Amino acid sequence: MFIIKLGGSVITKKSKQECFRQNVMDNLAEEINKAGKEVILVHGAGSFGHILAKQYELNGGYKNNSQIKGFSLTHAMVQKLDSLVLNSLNDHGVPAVSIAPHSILKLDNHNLYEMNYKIFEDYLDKHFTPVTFGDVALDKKLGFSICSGDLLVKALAEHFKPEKAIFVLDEDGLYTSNPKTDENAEFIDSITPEKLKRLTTSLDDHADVTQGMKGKINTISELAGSGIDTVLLNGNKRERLYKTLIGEKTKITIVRGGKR
Ligand code: IP8
Repeated sequence: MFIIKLGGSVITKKSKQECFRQNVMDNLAEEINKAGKEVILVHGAGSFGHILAKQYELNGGYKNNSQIKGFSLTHAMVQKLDSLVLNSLNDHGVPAVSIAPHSILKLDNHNLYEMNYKIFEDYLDKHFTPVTFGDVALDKKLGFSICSGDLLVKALAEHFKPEKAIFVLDEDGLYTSNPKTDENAEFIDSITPEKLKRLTTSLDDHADVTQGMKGKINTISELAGSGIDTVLLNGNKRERLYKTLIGEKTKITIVRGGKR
């Protein structure tokens, strides 16, 4: 099985509120269907979640009552994005079922405190494709905070031990520096978790409430460190996800699981 994170910067235009990239999502849905593998899908919030979450300062936890409205609005928006993702998957033959994080987990100071994995297992047993997403969530210490899709990938990968965890991005993979601002940036096709930890990066253009690329690199090095091969690939380029799923060579960065 594979755990795939569809990055918010791939399926939405991150700087423009509520801008869904239908064509990109449709292509990815078609490739997932064509590969015919067992997958759990996680998607980011992109411009549907990050703009509001930042505006209402949701990730810092409860401070005032106006945030209650912000929490609710942000949830409604990510749920809206999730419906668009589900429709695309269903239209392309992937029997998707949505599992909203806020109703199956609780955080404690941004870390996972408890989560219902059984619901994923039960849907997988019945050959559904579970879809979950970056969401607002209750937090034991902070009242509430943000549950990023990356945190979900990590938790699910540690539980289900997939063949690979795949991060679908709007970049080919990892570079030695930010390819958008540094013309000497070199592409990394394979890296160990130890070397990854040492790689400092400023790949993100937009300040993300969930730390963007820096947070992602931490998550990936932890994942790979626990033995799970992790792939980063470009979701805007046709067939890269498909080829990775069926084990064909294509342009990706692979972070080899530490225990191999
Ligand atoms: O896009 C963030 O999830 P991510 C979720 O996976 C919200 O980091 C609500 C901003």
